[in-house]
Amino acid sequence: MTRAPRSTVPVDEASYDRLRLSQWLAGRARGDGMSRRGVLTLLAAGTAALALPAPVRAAAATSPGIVKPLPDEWFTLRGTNAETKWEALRGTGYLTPADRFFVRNHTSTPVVDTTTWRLRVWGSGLRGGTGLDDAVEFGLDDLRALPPVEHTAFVECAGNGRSFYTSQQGQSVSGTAWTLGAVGVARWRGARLSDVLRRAGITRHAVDVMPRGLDDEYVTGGVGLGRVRRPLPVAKALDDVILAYEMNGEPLPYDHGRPVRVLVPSWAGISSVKWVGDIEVSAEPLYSPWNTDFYRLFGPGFPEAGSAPLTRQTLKSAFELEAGAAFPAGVRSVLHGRSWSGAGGVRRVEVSTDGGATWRRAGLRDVPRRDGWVRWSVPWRPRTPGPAVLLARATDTAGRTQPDEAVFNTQGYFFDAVVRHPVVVAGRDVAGGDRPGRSMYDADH
Ligand SMILES: Nc1nc2c(c(=O)[nH]1)N[C@H]1C(S)=C(S)[C@@H](COP(=O)(O)O)O[C@H]1N2
Ligand SMILES: [Mo]
Repeated sequence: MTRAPRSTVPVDEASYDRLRLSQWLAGRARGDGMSRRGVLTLLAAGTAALALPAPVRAAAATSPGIVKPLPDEWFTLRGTNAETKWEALRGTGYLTPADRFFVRNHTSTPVVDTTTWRLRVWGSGLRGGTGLDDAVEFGLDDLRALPPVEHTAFVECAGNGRSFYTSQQGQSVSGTAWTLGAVGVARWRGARLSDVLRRAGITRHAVDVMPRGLDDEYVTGGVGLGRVRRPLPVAKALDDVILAYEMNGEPLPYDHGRPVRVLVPSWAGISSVKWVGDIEVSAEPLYSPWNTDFYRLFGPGFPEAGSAPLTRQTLKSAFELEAGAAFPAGVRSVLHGRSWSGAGGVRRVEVSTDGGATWRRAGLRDVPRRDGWVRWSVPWRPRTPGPAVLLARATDTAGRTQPDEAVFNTQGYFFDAVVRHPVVVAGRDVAGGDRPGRSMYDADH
């Protein structure tokens, strides 16, 4: 097989992707081959902890790799990751507080020296075609000097909800067994990626843009895959992507990409590369394990080499409740939750409190908002003591409604089916002090 000359790189996304994939399969993916630069002061997590305040050090000890504290009430630890508990979002506002925001790390959080940090932009898609050695460099002050933009958007892992493939559909899938807490909404502030690319001299020959993180190389099954990096088509890169240096009005926390992360609204979380150190701008299609082996759909319903690389997140709903939450019979409670979609705003949410037999409309507290979620609530006065199943089903502005079953794929991405949330209705006559009184779920608005 010969390499496609530049002039014949197909322009439509599908054939372009096939070309990129065939190059990958032919083993022509480049290795990581670039050494780290002295200009980037990267401390190993262990070393860095010595310089951090005591509470942080204590937390790092309980969860190697994540800097912020991970209290039990807020997080479920899953390997190198921390999942937000949905009950911890009850009573928070529209934005997920940074200290409760889920963390998905392939390795561990690097503590990057913000003063010496440089973003290096390079590649054949720039005027003059630079290599990494003569990259165009931007410091944090350079990014701050560009016109700032703010965008409220979710970051959600493509594997969010993965565990329900198994628990609800009886299918086995690989990857972190998230429930629904690998999502959060924040207000991101930063420079437009398009401003940076234009200043770096992007040409009309550029087709792919690949940001890469400064965290350690990812090794899986004994194979080093290099540092986390995933190509973005230039059309998306020039559209609404931000190089974010603030989250909810504060400098980015360490775990969420300090000093700068890429923020790709509505797309799978993997696109939003944290601790970005360099961005390759290429006149040829790029590939990495994160757009070939991972983050495509594989399985009986998909082509041998997988679906096209995943882009927009799917549609989901969650109750702000722990599994097995207890409700007193005969008392009016209010159920709260949130729904979101990568395809547009959520415009309708229906709730069932009887396992799906009957449904009613939830009251929406927010207008449908692209890249964000809507908060909703519905009153409930359970009558019969015993177990019950709550369901919430969203419809987005693109006309999609959550199905009863998600389409199986081997890596368990993009679970979009209605999730069955088990609760318990406690009789009013249960023994003495154990009877649930007014709870956090009771009417409050
Ligand atoms: N450099 C780097 N960027 C990364 C990752 C990573 O491990 N390293 N994880 C990605 C994945 S899979 C997700 S879902 C999001 C999670 O963002 P958060 O940890 O800020 O919630 O970051 C993405 N960016
Ligand atoms: Mo992810």
